[in-house]
Amino acid sequence: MHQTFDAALGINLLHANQADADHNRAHFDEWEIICFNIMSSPGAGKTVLLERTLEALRDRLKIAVIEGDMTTELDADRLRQYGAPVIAINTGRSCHLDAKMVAGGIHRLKHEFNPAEFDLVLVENVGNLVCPAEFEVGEHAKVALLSITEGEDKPLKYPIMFQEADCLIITKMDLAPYLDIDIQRIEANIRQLNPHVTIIPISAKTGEGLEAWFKWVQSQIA
Ligand SMILES: Nc1nc2c(ncn2[C@@H]2O[C@H](COP(=O)(O)OP(=O)(O)O)[C@@H](O)[C@H]2O)c(=O)[nH]1
Ligand SMILES: [Mg+2]
Repeated sequence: MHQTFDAALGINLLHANQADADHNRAHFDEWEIICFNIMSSPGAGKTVLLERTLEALRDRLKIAVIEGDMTTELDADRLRQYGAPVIAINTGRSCHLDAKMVAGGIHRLKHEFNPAEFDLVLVENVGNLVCPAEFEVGEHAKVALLSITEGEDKPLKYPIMFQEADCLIITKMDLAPYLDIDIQRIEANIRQLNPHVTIIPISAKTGEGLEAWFKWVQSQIA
């Protein structure tokens, strides 16, 4: 009995969220903005990737960031140094951003800036390999990061995020010589779930792979 109730509640929640996400996407489409939902476990390198992206693309693209964190504006403050508008959303006890929270961010974007000027909105989701994958926020593409320090098996153990991703970034490649890790196995485990996903191995530290990521970003906007 409990299980049925919980399942129904979950489905209703996701339905309501989907409607809000579609509404957010309609705003982005009206302003000709592409939105990425950037997800990973805590510490995989989302904020560093955004820093490198703002640094490299700010002359070519007008970018805004919606920064989700349970508490603090630590990441938002890091990103503000690159001159882009950063809208911080604290989720409190929630382990993911949902479409309503992002709608609040879009509302602020609309009132504090001219949204039609932007090309790209990067949403950094709360660090979590499970919940963010279930709740769309109105994005056009999902970008998932997996650090090589997390182990080859993580795509198989947390499949939803890896199934849904449009772009899969394997991070911290510079650490490979110090780890007992099989990168080809990570890629094979990802491909087993999502055969056609774009996989980009990077190191934000050495710059390896970043050009390929910037090209992918620009291909989505074109
Ligand atoms: N060695 C190395 N460390 C990295 C790399 N990318 C991120 N880090 C480190 O990993 C930690 C977490 O990065 P952060 O971007 O805050 O991760 P987030 O929690 O996913 O936003 C920081 O100490 C980063 O300096 C990388 O490519 N190589
Ligand atoms: Mg972060």
